Amino acid sequence: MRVTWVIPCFNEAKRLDPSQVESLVAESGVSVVLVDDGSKDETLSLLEAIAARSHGRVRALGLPKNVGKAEAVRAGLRAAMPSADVVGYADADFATPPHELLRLTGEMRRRGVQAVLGSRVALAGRDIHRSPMRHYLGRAFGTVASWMLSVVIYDTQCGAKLFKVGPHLEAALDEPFGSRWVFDVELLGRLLAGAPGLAPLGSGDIVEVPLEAWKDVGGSKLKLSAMAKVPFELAQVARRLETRRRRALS
Ligand SMILES: Nc1nc2c(ncn2[C@@H]2O[C@H](COP(=O)(O)OP(=O)(O)O)[C@@H](O)[C@H]2O)c(=O)[nH]1
Ligand SMILES: [Mg+2]
Repeated sequence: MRVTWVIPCFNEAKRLDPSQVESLVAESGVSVVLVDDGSKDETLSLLEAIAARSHGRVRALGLPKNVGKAEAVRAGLRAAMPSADVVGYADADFATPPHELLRLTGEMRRRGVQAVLGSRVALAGRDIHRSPMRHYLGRAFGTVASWMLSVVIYDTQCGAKLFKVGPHLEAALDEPFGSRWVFDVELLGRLLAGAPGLAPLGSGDIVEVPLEAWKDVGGSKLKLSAMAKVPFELAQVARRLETRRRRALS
């Protein structure tokens, strides 16, 4: 099974650690697409240097201007899909470390479901470190998002997700995301809504896997001011998903 991880990168020249990308592609069958999202720093040349020494396992994709994480991820997934059986995305700060991304890859291979989502559940013996504020904001958000999607998903916002390549994913990526900050919910909602001629996915098609390790890495590019837009964006996503559900049934 060919698995491609997409890593969106916006001004990541200082934060992206090439050795982490290399440890991902060290696993057989795993490749990486690094997407430069119109960065203003040296990110693109760093991504090209990593790709050049990767023996074809890493591709660098440069977007001419900054389009935001959602659209950078969508561009990367679409570029990866023709030569992969499974595609996914993760953040450039490797808050989910490469060994955990590879464990998710293994779960996808083993379970053969439509989607595997990393989930940050702090349990004894696990190495999950989040600031209390981010944890509680995340819990409130996850509860609303899960209710909106009508499926149980504990952590919609963990930046580590894998999807089976096929008609469902193609349909879900067919048009730009309307939301910049809550596109994970929009993507899951699109998969669950289905499309004309395609059955909607059921909750059993999506599996959440609790991570063993996750940490808040400094230098987050999500500003607190952006969080104020989240409830508004969620309401818009709910409306657009309703339109998709109706279209899927028509
Ligand atoms: N904030 C932001 N992140 C972007 C953009 N385009 C791509 N990204 C990437 O999206 C990911 C966001 O992760 P991060 O900044 O750590 O935010 P966090 O989710 O708050 O930890 C990183 O890999 C960024 O490089 C963009 O326009 N803005
Ligand atoms: Mg981060």
